[in-house]
Amino acid sequence: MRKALITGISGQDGSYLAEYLNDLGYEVHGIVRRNSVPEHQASRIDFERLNITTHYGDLNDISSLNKILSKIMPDEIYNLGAQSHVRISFDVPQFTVQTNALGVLNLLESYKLICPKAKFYQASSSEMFGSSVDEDGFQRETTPFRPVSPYGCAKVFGYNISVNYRKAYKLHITNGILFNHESPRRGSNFVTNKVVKIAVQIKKGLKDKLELGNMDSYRDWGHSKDYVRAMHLILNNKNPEDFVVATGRTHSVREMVNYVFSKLKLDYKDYVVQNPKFLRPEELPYLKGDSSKLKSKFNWEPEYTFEKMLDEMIDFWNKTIK
Ligand code: NAP
Ligand code: G4F
Repeated sequence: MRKALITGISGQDGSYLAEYLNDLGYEVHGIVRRNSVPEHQASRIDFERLNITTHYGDLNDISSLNKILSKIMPDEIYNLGAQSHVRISFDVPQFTVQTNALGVLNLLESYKLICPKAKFYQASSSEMFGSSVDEDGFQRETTPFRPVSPYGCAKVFGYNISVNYRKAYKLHITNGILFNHESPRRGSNFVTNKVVKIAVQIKKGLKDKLELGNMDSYRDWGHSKDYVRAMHLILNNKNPEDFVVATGRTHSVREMVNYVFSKLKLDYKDYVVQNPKFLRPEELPYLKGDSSKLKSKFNWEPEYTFEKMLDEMIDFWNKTIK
């Protein structure tokens, strides 16, 4: 039985990946942080149903990583743990860099020392591209990185140090450069889930407005379930390489808001107001990813469209909000 270790197992992607690997027959382990409300760690994963073992640790505490890796000796390591909110990275830049940059280095050091035969996946991000777009309007593996947030800068370090350790120490380290991906498990302070949740509350008469920041940025939105399948393929590629994971379609925040409100038979213009609190000191205006490399290598295709993903989220909040 192959053993997988997931950092960030309590998050959106970590929870779907844990379920996916569990169903494939893996022995799944995850690192969780101490939380004053322990139930929060299990809010996305049904630990009763699944055979998953959790260990207390933190990417900023290398002693915890050394202990956990020595105990498990995993075959596959997925580093998904991060302070993943871009706007909040402007509020807590040092914590973001500690976790998303130096945390990667901590885990790589521990891995190199303790279980260098394992395969390693680093959760890299399209936020690394920042203001950079190829002439044909896409971002791909060869597009230069020009990050525009502390989060993006830290992820660039995580990417670069992963490539450096792969080459310098001949380790099986891969990067998935993932574009935005969502689901009903998405934190409700990211724009899709925030919009869907509050739109449903408005429809049910529980709220009367939705406050947003910039509605004119574009994102390439996919579904987390499709993207965790890609993570497993990327890590298990014969040669360790890096892959973009994206849908190749882009929509503005305004188009996404319009779709959600229209589905609920509402006009968003009656409810949406701008609150400068949700604007960023520097915005990333446009993302559209080219996943040709991933598709041709693994035949990977997303099962969810933009519309199907939002419909699932609307359905979830319709059932959840009484
Ligand atoms: P998420 O829901 O915010 O989950 C982040 C996870 O990281 C949580 O389990 C969190 O634990 C954990 N974490 C935070 N700080 C940590 C630390 N110091 N040590 C150990 N664990 C820590 O994020 P996600 O959407 O699943 O994303 C997963 C990964 O993919 C992240 O690295 C993110 O940056 C990257 N990524 C995401 C997207 C996307 O669109 N979702 C796109 C590209 C890349 P708590 O529950 O205790 O907070
Ligand atoms: O949903 P968002 O917060 O996602 P963002 O900043 O694109 O970051 C996500 O995707 C990255 C991959 O490109 C990941 F690496 C990262 O971890 C995260 O998962 O914001 C999307 C867009 C932005 O342009 C933002 O300015 O929506 C805009 N927006 C407008 N009003 C808002 C809001 N975003 C949030 N979170 N909240 C608002 O009220």
